[in-house]
Amino acid sequence: MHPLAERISNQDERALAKAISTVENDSEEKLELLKDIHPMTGRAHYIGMTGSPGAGKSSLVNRLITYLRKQGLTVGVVAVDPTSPFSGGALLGDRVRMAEHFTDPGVFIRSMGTRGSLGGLSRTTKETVRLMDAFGFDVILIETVGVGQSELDIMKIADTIAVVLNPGSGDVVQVFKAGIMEIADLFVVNKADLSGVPKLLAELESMLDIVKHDAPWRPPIVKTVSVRNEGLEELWEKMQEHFAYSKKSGEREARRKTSLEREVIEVVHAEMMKKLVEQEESRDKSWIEEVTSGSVDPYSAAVRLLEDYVGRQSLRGRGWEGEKERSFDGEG
Ligand SMILES: Nc1nc2c(ncn2[C@@H]2O[C@H](COP(=O)(O)OP(=O)(O)O)[C@@H](O)[C@H]2O)c(=O)[nH]1
Ligand SMILES: [Mg+2]
Repeated sequence: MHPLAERISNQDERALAKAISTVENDSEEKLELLKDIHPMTGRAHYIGMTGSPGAGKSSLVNRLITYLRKQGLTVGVVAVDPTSPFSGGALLGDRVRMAEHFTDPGVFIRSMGTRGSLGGLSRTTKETVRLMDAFGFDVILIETVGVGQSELDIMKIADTIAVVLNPGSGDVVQVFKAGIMEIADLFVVNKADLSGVPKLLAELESMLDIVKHDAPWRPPIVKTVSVRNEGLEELWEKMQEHFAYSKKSGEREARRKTSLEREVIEVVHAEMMKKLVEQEESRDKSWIEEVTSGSVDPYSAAVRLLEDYVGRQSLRGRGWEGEKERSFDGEG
């Protein structure tokens, strides 16, 4: 077993931190490590928290951590937000409030900055979640800004997806347009101390009537004022209700299946890409001269390189050397 996997199984937080760095740096040993921790995963409740910047996701995460710790639960947090106080981007006051958790061994917070980009932000985040799961946290909170394909993609690893909205923000239309309505399991109307709450609730309900009219789970709406610590109990209650529903209905299993399927494909794509780049680096670069001099057009050159690569991969050791030769010489 990979030494870090062994140490993670013994709840060694430094090993977890190192393992996350391994994943972030896209190190050679990463697949070995992930393979070894895989059997230890599958127990935690993954909760995604998404919403516009400033909606109050970090404040809610912070309050939720405190709330869950009081229930005796351990919490892992992955913040995918460059402006998150977890990554030092927000107001000093927020960071100070958050700081209390850094010394608590039952809480582990990691922010995915641009550091997550070596192996791709989405993949790195998901792998970090798996590592935290293997470590044994009861709940894993994933904070993302609800825009963009990679955020949507990250969210899909979650058992429960909470979408955070604010009154008076016009969020509902955005959420609807971005396709987030479909994947939401729960809506949080945060900043419920501000005006416009009844209007937002009415808009949400009518959108839900359309989008979720025949869905087996109608996402509940919870009002919170995170700065006053209001609504946290109900929020957690609804999250647990959804988790229970999700397990009972088979929804969780279905999502896990889809998610794992996607992760396998992502690994294949990423590893193939790496091989391709390696091969590209050691390749004869005469095609560059051919393309720049105009003796070969860029598209024929690309097809030739592609044939060369695909040929080498799939035909290796199958006695199809002639086929390979032909694509090397290229007719194009
Ligand atoms: N009035 C009010 N302000 C809030 C509430 N929750 C968060 N905020 C403020 O909204 C701002 C953005 O919060 P933050 O948690 O960083 O949002 P994030 O970008 O979604 O993570 C901060 O200044 C918070 O103090 C709330 O319930 N009511
Ligand atoms: Mg934030």
